Amino acid sequence: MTRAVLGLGANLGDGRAALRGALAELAQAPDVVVAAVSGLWRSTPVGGPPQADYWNAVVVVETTLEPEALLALAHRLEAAAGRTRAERWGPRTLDVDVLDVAGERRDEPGLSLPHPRAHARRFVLEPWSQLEPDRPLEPVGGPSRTVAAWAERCAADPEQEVELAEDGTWWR
Ligand code: PH2
Ligand code: MG
Ligand code: MG
Repeated sequence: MTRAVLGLGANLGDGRAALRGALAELAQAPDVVVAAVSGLWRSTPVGGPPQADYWNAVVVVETTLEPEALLALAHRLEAAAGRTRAERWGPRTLDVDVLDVAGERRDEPGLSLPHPRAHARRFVLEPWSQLEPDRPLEPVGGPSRTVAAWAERCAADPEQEVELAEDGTWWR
């Protein structure tokens, strides 16, 4: 089994329900075991057009899937939530990003590992820090720091407000 980390986000429709639905489906998916789920976070949108605040969470899974198959699963979860791909960084019913797969490095269309912006986004780093603060994260062309250290570097960014909305078993 390989450890992988997924980021979930939603800001169209009932985003909290979309994240809960995605976690329920992940828990049912063959070849995937949900190992840990972060709290449920609220965050101001980063990039894209003016849009509603997001719900965000991070999940650690154990899986026998290759990164490509995990990405395909992520896209199936998005489709099940009614996602259509319009504008880049626009509002979405559900976004499932593969953030890290056992420290593997990939640079393929649609699949860059680690996720190229994970180290710079509070809405990823704060929930991830709840689960794996000491995990090393080395972006392309950047230094290796722990997830908690990257989170701390972003914490002062006034354009990236995040707030823990619910902790514990919000997703059950
Ligand atoms: N996702 C994006 C773009 N901007 N902002 C927040 N707060 N949360 C997100 O999940 C998010 C975003 C692209 O996937
Ligand atoms: Mg995303
Ligand atoms: Mg995405």
